[in-house]
Amino acid sequence: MKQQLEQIKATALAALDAAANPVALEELRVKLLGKKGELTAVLKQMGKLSAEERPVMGQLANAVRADIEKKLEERKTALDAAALEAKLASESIDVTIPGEEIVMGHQHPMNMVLQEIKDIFVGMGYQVVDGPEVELASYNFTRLNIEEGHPSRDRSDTFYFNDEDSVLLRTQTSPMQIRAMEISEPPICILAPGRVFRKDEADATHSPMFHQIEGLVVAENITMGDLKGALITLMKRIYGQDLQMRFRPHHFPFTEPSCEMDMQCHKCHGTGEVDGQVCSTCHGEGWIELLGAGMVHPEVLSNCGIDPEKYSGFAFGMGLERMAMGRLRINDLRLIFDNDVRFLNQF
Ligand code: 2U9
Repeated sequence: MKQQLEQIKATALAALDAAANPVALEELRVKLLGKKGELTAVLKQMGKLSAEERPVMGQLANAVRADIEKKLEERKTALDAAALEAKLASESIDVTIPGEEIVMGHQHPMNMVLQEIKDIFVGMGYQVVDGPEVELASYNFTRLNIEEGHPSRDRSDTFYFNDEDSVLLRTQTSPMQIRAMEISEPPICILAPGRVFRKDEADATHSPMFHQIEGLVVAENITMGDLKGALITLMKRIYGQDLQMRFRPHHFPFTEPSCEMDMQCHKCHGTGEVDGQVCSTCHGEGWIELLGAGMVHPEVLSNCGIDPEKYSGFAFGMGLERMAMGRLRINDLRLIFDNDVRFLNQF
């Protein structure tokens, strides 16, 4: 029996040394130490031994088992370490390879200019307001002194939702100022930017959807001087302190008196000519139209529950796309809506 045990030990240790991977090692463990293993088979014969031999053989068998277990543990540690080593070697990272460039997006040019304009007005104490794009004709037209039959209310100009032409896509952001006047008392000082919709064919200067920024100030003793101060401040901040501007009389149903504001053409500096040719930027005018404005019509103030004898106000409206095109020197409106990254990346 002693010989048998020595034999088992010798073969086991050699086999364990030769085991090449954890799976082979596990198979060996079952074969050597399991219930049906060789060592167990020998131990089962212990009963046949004499009383003197049994403890000696028992001790020897335990020692063989301990040696095999120790060897198993050693091999397991060695094989695990080798496997880890191989894994690390195969997954090694070359830290000298240049990294992939992360392309960062940025604001759309329209948003950049909108943000710039909002900041300027917020700096002058204006509150920025938001409102619905689907509006009532009474808010979009009637209360603004644009009566039924006015050409801008025509079905060929405005998107309507119903047969009565009472629900529509707003054609200007003015309904927001009407709503603000309805719910608050003067002094009112608000900026109303947002999408507006008109039935226009898209070309280099027109789009059925565009953005407006309107403003409204209503308080006691507001004059045309306040209007000019606010708008000159805005334009000088955007186009530079040396900008030359002019105000021309105009007509809008919702303001009286009304005006338009122009800036001197940056290309021909007001001469209308470049190298003896008609200036292509202002078409020979020398001036570029920036926005419309005026003193809020007393009828419009009354329509919103504000006493025109006590209060007066000014309002203005500008196209954001037009402002962005002027500010960023963009010559075709459609580029703004195409979202071609080759265009957008230039800003
Ligand atoms: C209220 C009263 C008056 C807003 C105004 C304009 C003049 C104007 C155009 C500029 C180019 C529209 O985007 S555009 O096509 N707007 O010329 N807008 S005064 O007047 C108001 C607004 C609200 C209660």
